[in-house]
Amino acid sequence: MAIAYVALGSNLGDKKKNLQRALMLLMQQGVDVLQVSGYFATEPYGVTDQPQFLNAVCKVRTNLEPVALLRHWGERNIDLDLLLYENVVMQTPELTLPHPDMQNRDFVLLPLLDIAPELEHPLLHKTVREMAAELNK
Ligand code: PH2
Ligand code: MG
Repeated sequence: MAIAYVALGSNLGDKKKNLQRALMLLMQQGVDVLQVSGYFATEPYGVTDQPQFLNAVCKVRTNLEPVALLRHWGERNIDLDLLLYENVVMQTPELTLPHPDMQNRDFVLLPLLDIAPELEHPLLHKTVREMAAELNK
């Protein structure tokens, strides 16, 4: 079994319900959801001309390989991003691990700070706490 961290985000409709539904679907598909962060209302990152997001992250345990885990949630009206999968470092057209932009995203790091402040980025060798502190520099 492997431990992974997944980011969830929604900015359409009933955002809270969408996040809860995504967590339910993960559980129903045999992914153990071990921990869920608080839900954070965040300003849109990247394309800023869109509604506020509701974001969260969860810690999961799974026997699916990274790409299989990713494919598992293919068609969905919510965005799920695989952030970290054990200390796997990989780069393929389909999946890059760790998530290549996670260290720059407040909407990922603030929820992660909730549940895994001492978790270390396998390439940057910085903890979530350190990455979050560097966000606004
Ligand atoms: N997701 C994006 C682009 N921008 N901004 C916030 N605040 N939260 C998101 O989840 C998000 C975003 C693309 O998936
Ligand atoms: Mg995303």
